[in-house]
Amino acid sequence: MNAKQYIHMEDTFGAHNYHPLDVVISKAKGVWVEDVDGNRYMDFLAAYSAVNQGHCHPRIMAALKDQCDKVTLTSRAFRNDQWPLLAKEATSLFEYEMMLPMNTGAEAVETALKAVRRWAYEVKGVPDDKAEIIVCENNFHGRTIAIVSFSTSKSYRRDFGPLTPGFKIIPYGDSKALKAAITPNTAAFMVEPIQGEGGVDVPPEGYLKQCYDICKSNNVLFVADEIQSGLGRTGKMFACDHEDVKPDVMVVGKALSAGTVPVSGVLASKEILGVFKPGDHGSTYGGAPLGCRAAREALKVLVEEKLVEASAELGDYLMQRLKKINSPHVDLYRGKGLWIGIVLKQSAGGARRFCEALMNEGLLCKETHVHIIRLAPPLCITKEELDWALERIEKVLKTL
Ligand code: IF1
Repeated sequence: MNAKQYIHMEDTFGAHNYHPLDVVISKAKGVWVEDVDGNRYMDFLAAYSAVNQGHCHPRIMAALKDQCDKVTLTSRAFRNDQWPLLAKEATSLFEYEMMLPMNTGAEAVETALKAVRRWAYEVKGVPDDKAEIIVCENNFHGRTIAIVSFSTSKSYRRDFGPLTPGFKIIPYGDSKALKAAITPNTAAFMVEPIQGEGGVDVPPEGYLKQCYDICKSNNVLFVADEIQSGLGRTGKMFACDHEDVKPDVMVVGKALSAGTVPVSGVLASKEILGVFKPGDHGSTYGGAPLGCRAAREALKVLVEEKLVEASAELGDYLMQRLKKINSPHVDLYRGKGLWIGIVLKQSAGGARRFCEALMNEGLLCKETHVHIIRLAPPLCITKEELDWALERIEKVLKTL
């Protein structure tokens, strides 16, 4: 079958909840992907930062294949020999006391929300059903009904009601607004250290630290959603590390399993995760041996191949080179590490046509909102590969 036939088949039998670029990928390795017609592209999205380690990393593939020959799923009704190792390795790498494993990012966010609500009732002493969680405008934390209940994007919420109460929305990047929103019933403040869907929106310097301090002095938990910003994407293990903030609750996903089987998790203290007693919460696949094995190897690759350091170094290089491009269309470049948003002027005619032109040049990236091109290559990219990409970005930004 050719690309056209695949696209027709998908559009006929698949629900239309996406508007993908018309590239039908059938193979991938490192930063490169190949479509069904044999065309090669460089992946500058990395599955929204899920493949930070690069596509089909040989070590991670070997670990998965080996685990497939042993055991893939036991459910948590029984124990297995991989979850204890992931729990130990992840908590020691990320410096938390405990971890709770789930699968998708949204599930891990839901888990964090449950944990902080229960913490509010059992530890803080908030009256029954009165717990409040503060979140930010333009947030993106997933697609479940509870999570979209506090989305400020209409299309994520529209006609999915009745929505879940208990959330307060404040402007992003404004720590005074956080202070003003806190009440004795506030359980937690949940934030993306850099907003991804929000357009690679980097808050003012010091914002996270100020919010953390405000939370501390009010006995409010600071929850960081680092599903997209974590695991090296911004040039530190976590984006909160840029401000030396240690969140009470850390939510991870995506690159935790390097784009293989979905693995997410919540990391926190014993006091917080201790609110869950047997039977209170769980997931069939959460903590599965296959996912845990993938995550263990994915974390080893991240550390041993120094991908966090590479993200910092190459991210600076990419930003410097981008800023030298003299394009009439660009308003500004923003981001950290290998995560950069090119904010286009209104007059540019939208980011989509730039992404389509880049695709025709062999570079895959994705617009966010209407005017932002987001760049997020796998962290294993080399300087030569970045130069290759920069040539194409420059050409498109200058000639379109
Ligand atoms: C889609 C966005 C990116 C996330 C943060 C939780 C989740 C995500 C900070 C949920 C997921 C993804 C989901 C994907 C597109 C994508 C996305 F544009 F929608 F916002 F990356 F920027 N927290 N982000 O970024 O994780 O349940 O999907 O595993 O929903 O279309 P998930």
